[in-house]
Order: sequence, then structure tokens, then C-alpha cells
Amino acid sequence: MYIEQIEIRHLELPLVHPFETSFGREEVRQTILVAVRSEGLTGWGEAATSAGPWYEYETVGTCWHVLREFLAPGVVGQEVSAPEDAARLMAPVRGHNIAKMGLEAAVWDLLGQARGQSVAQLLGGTRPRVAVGVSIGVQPSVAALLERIGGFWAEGYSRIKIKIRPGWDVEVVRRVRERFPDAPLMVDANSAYRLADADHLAELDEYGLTMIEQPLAYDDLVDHAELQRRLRTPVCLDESVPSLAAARAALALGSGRIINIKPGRVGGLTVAKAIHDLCLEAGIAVWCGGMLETGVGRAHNVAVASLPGYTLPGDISGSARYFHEDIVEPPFVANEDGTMTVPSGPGIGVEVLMDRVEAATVRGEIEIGD
Ligand code: OSB
Ligand code: MG
Repeated sequence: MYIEQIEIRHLELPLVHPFETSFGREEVRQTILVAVRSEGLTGWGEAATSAGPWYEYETVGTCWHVLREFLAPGVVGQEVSAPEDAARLMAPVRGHNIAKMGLEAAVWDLLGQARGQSVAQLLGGTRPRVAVGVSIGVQPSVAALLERIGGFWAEGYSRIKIKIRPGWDVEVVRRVRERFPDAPLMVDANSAYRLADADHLAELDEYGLTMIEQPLAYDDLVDHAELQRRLRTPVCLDESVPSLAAARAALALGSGRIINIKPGRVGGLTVAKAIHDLCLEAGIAVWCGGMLETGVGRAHNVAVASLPGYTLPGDISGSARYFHEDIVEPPFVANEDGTMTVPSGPGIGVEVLMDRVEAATVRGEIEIGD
């Protein structure tokens, strides 16, 4: 298909609850939607970035710049016959993975629509429903956290993840465990600790956590390997695995026992699948993380999570957990058994509601092929 047009839009959507982590607090979601047009069809993708370079270096500003100046010009006016073609066209740009995900995902949606196949089918997904959990930010008090967990647990989510940071860790986990003795529970530190904190982190071992996500520096693999040797709790890598090469290094070093493969962080569905294949082969468990996506990015994440190696519940929660109104119809809803149904219609399998997209757009630009 000849890519006739690419449109990028910067959206602002207020979050239902502020999201607080070891790196900061977000009240309004800043994200970028990418639309690619060909033969009367529009494919949608999301570059689920954020306002500042705290989770990783990209921001709404860098994603805009790189999409506008480099990625869109490299893809518009080109023929794509397989989704991987988009990844190949963008390969000359180093890094900027979240920006790449936005455009690559839009091409997957476009080609899925053209072929009458869902993105999950195109990828080789095997599960009609995927297990989903919820990621809960730092709360003003433990009582508030317990209440929030109780609400989500009652909705049926398959596991609970809480954000931790120094001063909000072992004692909080102890109290959560006391109240929810049987809940699959994990923690995410977003790089808030150093190897010198290993003894402190080992205190978490007695609470039966399914994993501790990204305890150490965002660019470290060596210290994570040493930490894993000192913990019974499995270490899960998030920030430290931005590419297939990093995943190979992590496996070689034993930097963790689990990888959170977020398509956005690794630069698209093609790389996400490659890392998944590597981990499946190596017997490393994986799951699909999230970055507070709108329904567009969520649809792609759900499709990726249907791959056979994604055996652990993902950070893929219902639309209402994030937004007052999602920008897709139907919105995503977790089933009572803690799963989410993978849309089976062509492409992302949900309809993008243009009136809501328009209302949330603060900036838009169109690139036209010659
Ligand atoms: O570290 O997994 C993370 C959100 C934004 C950036 C990084 C992370 C997160 C989450 C939320 O934990 C997951 C979600 O519900 O989308
Ligand atoms: Mg994380």
C-alpha cells in the first residue's frame, strides 16, 4: 500500500486519578496519535510519551520533532506491504522508540484493515483473552492505597502492582500483604534504588511478591544481575530493556528472570515480537506493560499480549481506570475473570471517535506524500 498521508496529533487528556511514581506525578496525559492513510483507509497508532523525560528520555516534544522531521518523511510516499516494512523504513533513526511505535503501530492497523485481519492475527497472537492487572501509583497514605487496591481487586483484576520508592516500600508491602494475603502482588521501583540497597530490598522476599520491577538504574544490567543473585524475588526488567540487543545482554548476564516487554519502550510491535520470541526460546517469562495509553495504544498492547509467551498478567487495565471517556468505542473493560478480550475485528478492532480526538487535540500536523 502506498502511504498517502501521515497525520500527527498531540492530545491532552485528564487522568481520572493522578499517577505518582518514584520519578514524578502525572495529572494530565500528554500523548501523540499517529494516523496513516492509504486507499481510503486510516490506520491509528499511539506514541504514548509523556510531558518530561523521567521514565525514559523521550517527551511529547522529542516525539513530535522526530516524527515530524524524520520518521513521517521517511515513511510517507513509500510502499508498505508488510507491517515490518515500516520498522525497516524507520531503522536509520537511532532510538526514539516511543515515536517509532506510534507510526509503526498505525501501519499495523492500516494493513490489518486492508487484509481483513486483526493486529493480533497479523502478529501471530494465539489467545482470545489475555490476563490483565492494574498498576497503582504512590498514594497519600497506606489507608488510601488499601482502599484503592480493594476496589480493583473486587473488579477481578488478575494481579496488583504497586509503585515503590525509598520511604514507601517494605512497610507498605507488609500492610498490603496483611490485608490481601492471596493476591498476586508485585512492586515497581522505576529505578529508585542502588545495589547498596540490596539488603533492604531482600526484606521484600518474605512477602511472596511475583516480582520486583526495575529496582536499579534505567541503563544498568550488571548490577541487576548481582541483585538478582541476592534476592529470592524474581527481578523483572522494564527501563533497562529498550531493544533486542539489550534483551540478549540481559539474558546472557542473568539480569532478571522476567521481562516487561512494552511495545512503546522497545520501538514497536516488530521488536516486541522479536524480544518475545527470544524470551520464549530462553524460557524467560514476559508480560506487556503499559504507559497509560488511550484506547489506541491499548488496542495494540492487547494484541501483543495475545502472543503465546505473554504468560503473566499485563499492565492493561480498563479505559475507565485512566480516562473519563476513552477515545475509542467500545472502551476497554476488564472481564470479571481478570482477563481482557482481544478485539477480533480488522486492524485494532475498535473505532476511533473523531469528535473526542478533536476535542483533546492541542496541536496537529499533516505530512503528504508526493
Ligand atoms: O514503569 O511500568 C511503568 C506508566 C508510565 C510509565 C511507566 C510505567 C507506567 C505504569 C502504568 O506502571 C501502567 C499502565 O497502567 O499503563
Ligand atoms: Mg515499570
